[in-house]
Amino acid sequence: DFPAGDEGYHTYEEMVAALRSAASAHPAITAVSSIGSTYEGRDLPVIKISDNAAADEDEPEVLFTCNMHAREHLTTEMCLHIVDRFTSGYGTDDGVTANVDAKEIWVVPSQNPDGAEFDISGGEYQGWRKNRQPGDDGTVGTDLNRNFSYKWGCCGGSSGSPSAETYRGPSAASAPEVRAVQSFVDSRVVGGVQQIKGHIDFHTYSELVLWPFGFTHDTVTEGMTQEEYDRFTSVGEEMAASNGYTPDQSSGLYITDGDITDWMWGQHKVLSYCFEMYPSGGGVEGFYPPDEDIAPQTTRNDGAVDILLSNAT
Ligand code: 0X9
Ligand code: CA
Ligand code: CA
Ligand code: CA
Ligand code: ZN
Repeated sequence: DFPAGDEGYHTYEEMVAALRSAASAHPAITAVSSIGSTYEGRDLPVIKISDNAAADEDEPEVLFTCNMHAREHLTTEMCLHIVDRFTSGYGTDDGVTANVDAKEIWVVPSQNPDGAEFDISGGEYQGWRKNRQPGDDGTVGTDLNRNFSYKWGCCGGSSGSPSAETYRGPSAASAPEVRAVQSFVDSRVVGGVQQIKGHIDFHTYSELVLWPFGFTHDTVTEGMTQEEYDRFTSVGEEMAASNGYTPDQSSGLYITDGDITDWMWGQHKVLSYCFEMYPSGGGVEGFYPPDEDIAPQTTRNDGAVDILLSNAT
């Protein structure tokens, strides 16, 4: 469990219960399903929020993913806040209602529940980042954000050593959690057209809005035209203006290879951003803001989420 005083954060079980309760309170606009299972066998739930949620309608789809890194618990709360806002606000908040009617919103609150549960084991924070899959030297964990299948391991932006914090895994998509996310997104290609038009993967921390590519410092390169880069920049800057984060190409932070946003764009041409949430700086404590920060720091991104939705067409 979370340490005393931080009970406002959701454990895995509480996250699953929160999705179920949002769904049972708003059955017409929600559908809960699964994108797969983790290394330890936990289910990876996804909630779809849209009018006529049971039907696959011809509406732009948007994906929000959270908690890829175990200790980044504030992001799980970000996804649950999105679920709460777009379900309880339906029919009362005009902007929410318009988005739920016009789009199909998919939310995966935890991509790494094995890691997240390990991180709070014993009621103390463990500082854990990766999943819980052993490597071939017996040390535990693949960095899911280095394990995606686009330019995996290409460019010095990950480690080949299983004990490293940025271990890329023995092969692309070797982590079951990454396979689940990739197969889900692959499955949204309908009639040869990717239905997901926009995506945010929430991380902590540093207060940044980041866009692809991460594997290169080049702006324009194979898979990214000047026009496409300019669109990433303008939507990214608009979102950053709304939440006070700093906008940048992700390689401006540092080079990564095999991260989710490079795959989302490189493989599927989805307008995909990585947000680094609150706080702006700090050491390991930066991953563990008190639960009193959850409401203000998740609400802070309402405008950015709406901008992403309005650009997902
Ligand atoms: O390193 C990561 O995976 C992300 N930062 S975190 O502190 N949450 O681990 C950043 C990924 C964004 N991509 C690049 N910076 N290239
Ligand atoms: Ca508290
Ligand atoms: Ca619909
Ligand atoms: Ca659809
Ligand atoms: Zn992260």
